[in-house]
Amino acid sequence: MSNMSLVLVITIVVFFGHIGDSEGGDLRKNFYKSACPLAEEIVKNVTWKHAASNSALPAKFLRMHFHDCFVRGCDGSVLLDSTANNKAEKVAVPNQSLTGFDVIDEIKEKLEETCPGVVSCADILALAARDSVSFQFKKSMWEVLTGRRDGRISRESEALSNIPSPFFNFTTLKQSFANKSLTLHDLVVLSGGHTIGVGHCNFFSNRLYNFTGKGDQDPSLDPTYASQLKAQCKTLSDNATTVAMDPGSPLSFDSHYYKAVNRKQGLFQSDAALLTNLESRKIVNELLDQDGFFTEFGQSMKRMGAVEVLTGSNGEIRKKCNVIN
Ligand code: HEM
Ligand SMILES: *[C@@H]1O[C@H](CO)[C@@H](O)[C@H](O)[C@H]1NC(C)=O
Ligand SMILES: *[C@@H]1O[C@H](CO)[C@@H](O)[C@H](O)[C@H]1NC(C)=O
Ligand SMILES: *[C@@H]1O[C@H](CO)[C@@H](O)[C@H](O)[C@H]1NC(C)=O
Ligand SMILES: *[C@@H]1O[C@H](CO)[C@@H](O)[C@H](O)[C@H]1NC(C)=O
Ligand SMILES: *[C@@H]1O[C@H](CO)[C@@H](O)[C@H](O)[C@H]1NC(C)=O
Ligand SMILES: CC(=O)N[C@H]1CO[C@H](CO)[C@@H](O)[C@@H]1O
Repeated sequence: MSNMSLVLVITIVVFFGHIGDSEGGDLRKNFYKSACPLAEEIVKNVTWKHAASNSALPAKFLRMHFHDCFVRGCDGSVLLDSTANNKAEKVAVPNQSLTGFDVIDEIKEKLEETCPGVVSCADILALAARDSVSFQFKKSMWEVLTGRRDGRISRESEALSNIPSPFFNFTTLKQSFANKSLTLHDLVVLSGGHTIGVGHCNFFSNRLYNFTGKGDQDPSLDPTYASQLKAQCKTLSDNATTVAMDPGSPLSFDSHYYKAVNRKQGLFQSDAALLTNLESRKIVNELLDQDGFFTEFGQSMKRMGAVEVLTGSNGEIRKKCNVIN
């Protein structure tokens, strides 16, 4: 090959390689830097304003982002309302107790005033999840890449088949994450999201009252903790009461969840399942270290935040987050 054609080949590779970067659209740091320089600051300010008066908000947004990403990728589909002939993800049973949609709408309104049609709802949710959790620390807890675009489809049935159930065992949990190209390590790290927030009794009361259908308790649940839970969840059919998922520090984003899991005080079968596999148990123990947990959580959130994202010219930038354009 002559020097001339070598240069040509290199030029072509570099040129198309570059097009690939900017067009094929992987997520990027500060995607809105030129099109909407204040975008990330606006998301943060509105989120912090609400987090200051609503201590439940971080848990709501963290879970909402997770549910968004596990159904059709992080495309804002969880934010869409049902229509006359379609039941949206929102109405699926796992979505009961998702709230904070009004805060997303307020952020979106501000952004539409500042730079109309530029910032996606999927990115707003990814940023708001990070910023709401970060409010406790008054600094950003992990990096969020941006450039997601919004999907146009949201189906109840897909939420039911893609969001892992609290009754899953280790095998099905691992499979659920693998289906999203997430690893066992991601599963254990992201389960740490249960360090904040609450769960409804009906998602775990079988462990208290009728584990194998003989009126028995789940032997993998600490009996003292089980008694405390029974005092709150008085019957098997109670689907209204909620309890803290990380007993002792339900509002604090910390590594205490892993301590609880290790003491057989994981609330759901899916939490307890993390002790049933040797490799997983090892990771639980590593994550007891708070700084280690924060670092790993940021990295796994980045991977979850990139699941099946729409970028480039795919999807759309919604004008309102609850309805497609
Ligand atoms: C590993 C599989 C997972 C299962 C089976 C699961 C299941 C659940 C269930 C059943 C609830 C209680 C909902 C309610 O009763 O209102 C819940 C709450 C929550 N989950 Fe998960 N989850 C999983 C993974 C995750 C991940 C990856 C995150 C985020 C990184 C997350 C964050 C949360 C948060 C913050 C709450 C509290 C919500 C609130 O306070 O309203 N979960 N989860
Ligand atoms: C965000 O809040 C900070 C601190 O209150 C303020 O200085 C800044 O101007 C706000 N930015 C925007 C874009 O509203
Ligand atoms: C896990 O759950 C699946 C689905 O319910 C079941 O087929 C499998 O046998 C369970 N695995 C273990 C190890 O219990
Ligand atoms: C994983 O994906 C396969 C193929 O789509 C599906 O059949 C299976 O139910 C999924 N498993 C879980 C646990 O989500
Ligand atoms: C416990 O489970 C068994 C078997 O599924 C069922 O027959 C029984 O009615 C349940 N008990 C209660 C209190 O729901
Ligand atoms: C909770 O239980 C009540 C009474 O059994 C039932 O009417 C209601 O639909 C249930 N709610 C949910 C969200 O499952
Ligand atoms: C926010 C939202 O739409 N929540 C719905 C989740 O699902 C339950 C049960 O189907 C509905 O009652 C909620 O309105």
